[in-house]
Amino acid sequence: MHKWIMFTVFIAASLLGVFLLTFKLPEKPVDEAALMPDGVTLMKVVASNDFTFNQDVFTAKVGDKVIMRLENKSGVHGLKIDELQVSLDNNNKETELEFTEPGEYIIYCSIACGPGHQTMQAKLIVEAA
Ligand SMILES: [Cu+2]
Repeated sequence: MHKWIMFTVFIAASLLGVFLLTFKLPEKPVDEAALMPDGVTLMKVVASNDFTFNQDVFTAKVGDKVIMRLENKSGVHGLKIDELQVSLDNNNKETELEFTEPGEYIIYCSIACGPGHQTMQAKLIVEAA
């Protein structure tokens, strides 16, 4: 009787193994921040269909090197910061920035994405080091 239980468990485990190998193991979430070059931090801006970015305010310090990355979570949006010549969209998702002076900048959506487009904004504040 015991043998049958062992056998069943063994078969179940084997089937699970074959299943996982066939349909591949669930992908681990990638830690994007860990993939940044030394001294560079990731500033991820996530845009959504409710005409918002994931944060109202993004902050950095003078001297910071940052890769700004746009992620369109839903809908199609662009990201612009006029004074810093930043212009991101789905074809050009990231840019590297080095902040040399303090300032406050408006981050805004650059693609007409719907009725809330005009007010789809966030702020980037660069603080003195
Ligand atoms: Cu828009």
